[in-house]
Amino acid sequence: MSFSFTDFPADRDDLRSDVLAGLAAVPKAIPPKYFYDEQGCRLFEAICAQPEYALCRTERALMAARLPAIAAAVGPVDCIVEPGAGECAKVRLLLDALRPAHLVCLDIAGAPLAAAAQALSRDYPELAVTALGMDFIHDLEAAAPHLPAGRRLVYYPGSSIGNFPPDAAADLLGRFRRLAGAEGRLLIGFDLKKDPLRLHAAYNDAAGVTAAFNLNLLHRLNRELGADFEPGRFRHYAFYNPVAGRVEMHLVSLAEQDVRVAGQRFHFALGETLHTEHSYKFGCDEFSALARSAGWQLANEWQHDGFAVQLYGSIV
Ligand code: AVJ
Repeated sequence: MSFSFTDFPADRDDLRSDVLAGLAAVPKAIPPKYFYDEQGCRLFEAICAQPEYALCRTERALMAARLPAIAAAVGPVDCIVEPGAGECAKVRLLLDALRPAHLVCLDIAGAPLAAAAQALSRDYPELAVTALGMDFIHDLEAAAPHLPAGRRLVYYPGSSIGNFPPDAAADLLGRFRRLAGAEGRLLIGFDLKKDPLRLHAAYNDAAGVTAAFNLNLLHRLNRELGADFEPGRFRHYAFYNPVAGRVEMHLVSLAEQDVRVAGQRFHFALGETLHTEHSYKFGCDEFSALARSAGWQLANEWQHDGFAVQLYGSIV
């Protein structure tokens, strides 16, 4: 059994500067990667258990049902790289089917990642597990020295790619391609465009878990930056925008108010938004065109109940 964890704590400083810049912008906005402190990770897992939010369940069902075909299409790999691995739960199916020698998992939430990757490494005694606590959006290239030689598969499930506007998504996919190398492959899951009322419900669950997830961002800023947000004075507001093809999540100020964050004062007008997330939805052809612009050639695709998984190789 081999397990290693490397933390990249320099990323911590980004929270303060990103939040201060985001609160000074018009409209105010905070990058969605900051949802995922320990409480945010727990709330995201709880979202995945809500009846309205089928995304995680649908992807799991698709991967389980099509695993033999997916594994055959991927072919032999020496190393799986998973950015945003979280609980390292999804990759287990692929480990079983592909039996690579190495797994390199990356996540901005370093402590939960280390725990999950170590538990995984106990269950896969033959596997060399490398966990990197890093903000890969910022720091992906720093993972390169930790990758073994050989054929690499970048695994990016869960439709996290939908958090990026198209330009940034293409940029990230291009960086995945450079990390994977010429022989590299990409297996990526994304949520498809569908009935807007289904999308609306998925981000407005009746139990209020998505609202709690969104508002946890304010609690986090209070905890970590000594901010004085009153979360009760902000409304979780999420809707599908069919023109832009994305779900938008906002925290809308219910009052005119001032908030102090890291010693600076920010004014919110009544009804002013703090934008917290875009979650883009795609058509299969739309997505493969985006990936192609980043140098990825579509090899295969699988779909189930409004969700898609696509396999790519490098354009030669
Ligand atoms: C983890 C980015 C795929 O955008 O649907 C869930 C995060 N936000 N509910 C998504 C999320 C609100 C999720 N991703």
